[in-house]
Amino acid sequence: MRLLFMGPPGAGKGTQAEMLSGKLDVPQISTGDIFRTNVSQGTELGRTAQRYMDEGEYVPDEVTNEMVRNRLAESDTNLGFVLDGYPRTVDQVETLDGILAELGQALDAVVSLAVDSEELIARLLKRARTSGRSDDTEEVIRHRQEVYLEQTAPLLEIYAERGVLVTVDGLGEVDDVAERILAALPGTGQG
Ligand code: B4P
Repeated sequence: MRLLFMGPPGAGKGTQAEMLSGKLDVPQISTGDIFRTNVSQGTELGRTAQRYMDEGEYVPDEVTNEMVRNRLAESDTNLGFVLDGYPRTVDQVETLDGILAELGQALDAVVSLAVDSEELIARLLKRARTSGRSDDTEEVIRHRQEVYLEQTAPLLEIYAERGVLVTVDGLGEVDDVAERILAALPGTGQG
């Protein structure tokens, strides 16, 4: 199963992608997590990414695309993956199309988590109290929502036209959202 998770910051992508990757026994690939790991290890990639993440901006496509290309070339993705937070721009969609074509693979579904903006802000402000993430301040959280609406929300239309978009209500308990996702997915025995 090859899946993408899309949705605004705070929609629960990371939360649900982790759960689903465990259930499907395929790796979760979170571009945000890979950037944060690099930041904490002080790598060159981390230093580059931090400048953008701190401002709530996207890390440049060439950096992000190269990182995902390398990750998808690893053998643990042969049987599938859950990509969380990638692609986020039209350029990234095109790059992912190219990578998958080279590998002879195709996406089974793109899960879009729908959550209204007040709930998103509330969730991220709650996380801000414990996460220590430099992009979880109110000002940066609001900017991340704008960047999402401008650059990433239009991508949903691309995947809808391809017939792979599955939109799931992301409001409610984490386990209830997970049940909804499983019920909506093709080929999980419940979809
Ligand atoms: P991400 O790490 O993807 O951060 P995010 O969009 O805020 O989503 P996240 O996964 O953390 O939150 P989630 O919705 O799961 O990206 C961070 C930054 O990295 C970006 O701003 C950008 O700079 C950079 N980046 C990443 N990918 C990139 C790309 N492709 N191109 C360029 N730059 C990129 O959860 C949020 C909170 O809600 C959590 O605290 C969770 O516990 C809570 N929650 C989840 N489900 C809930 C529920 N049902 N009810 C209540 N709370 C819930």
